[in-house]
Amino acid sequence: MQELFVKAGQLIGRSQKILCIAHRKPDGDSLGTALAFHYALTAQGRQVDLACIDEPASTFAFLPGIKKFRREIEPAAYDLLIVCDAGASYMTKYHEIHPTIFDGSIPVINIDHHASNDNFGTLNIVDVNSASTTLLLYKMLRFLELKITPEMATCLICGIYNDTGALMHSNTNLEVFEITGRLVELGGNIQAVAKNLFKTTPVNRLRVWGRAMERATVNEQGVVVTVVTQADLEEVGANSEDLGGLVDFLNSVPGSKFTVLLNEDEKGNVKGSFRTRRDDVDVAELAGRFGGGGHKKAAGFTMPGRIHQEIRWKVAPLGEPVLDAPQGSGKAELAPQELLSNILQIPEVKVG
Ligand SMILES: [Mn+2]
Repeated sequence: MQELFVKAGQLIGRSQKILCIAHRKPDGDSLGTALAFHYALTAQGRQVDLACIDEPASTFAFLPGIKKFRREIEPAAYDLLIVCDAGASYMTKYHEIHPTIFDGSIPVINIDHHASNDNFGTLNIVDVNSASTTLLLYKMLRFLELKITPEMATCLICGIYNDTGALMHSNTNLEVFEITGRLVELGGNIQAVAKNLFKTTPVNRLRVWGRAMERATVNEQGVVVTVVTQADLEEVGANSEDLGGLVDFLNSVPGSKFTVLLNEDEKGNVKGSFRTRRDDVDVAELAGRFGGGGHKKAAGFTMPGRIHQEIRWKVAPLGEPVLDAPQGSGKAELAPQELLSNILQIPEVKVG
């Protein structure tokens, strides 16, 4: 890693105009990394801009500097691009607008911790054992002897809290606690991070979470499954971003193998989010079967489609009352277990 930090220092040393890019639908780790980089490099006399294809969610409005993120960019105006916490180059989505952005004509530092990372950078600072990308950046800042201000410390803690579920996921090792402690010592506002990331829930989010929880079932394989449809989101005035953190909350059923949240989004996609608490289950592999990826204990996929209600017919003996099958009222009686077993075996069916 130290060799990579040296090379990063050299690349930064040669650059004057730097663009830090967060991945699409940015989380606290991606934003925290980009913002801390921005402050560190600005202090080094560089001109640093921040970019993200999607507007950061209101959850992150407390982060210092968050308003500096811009969607529109002109890559050619920069002599260094730093891509933060993106598990693959397509995660920035900028290749759709600027197809040659990562062709190497502008140097790219790819700093990340996802196993799925395709090493798209000129320099790839990728450590899959790091609990967050901000932890990697912390080590790099220390190595390069760059000052960590209280604002930067808050941004770095934000990434740690985001990716360790407030120091509760199994990736929270001793080093994570030690570095978090040091960041608090440096003036990082851990209370603001905890409050905004984990203790702030608008009522529409509470209501959509309620629907998902009410529908949650455990199938015969010990898999916790639930579903949120676009109709649910519309009815409570929520959007798919309100589902962030829900699958982690659901992943708490004793004895369960793993947890799956399937949801429709505004763009006509079905998103699957997987979490497991077990060491012998690899949900990244599972998500990979649907073209997704992630970490061993937290992974997901996105595919175009809708979640369909499954209607089954049954024959009842004469004389017995037959209950009406639920009608298409928009409040579909979903069959999550069947849905899951179907998508796990035949991706084309049920979701599509
Ligand atoms: Mn991350």
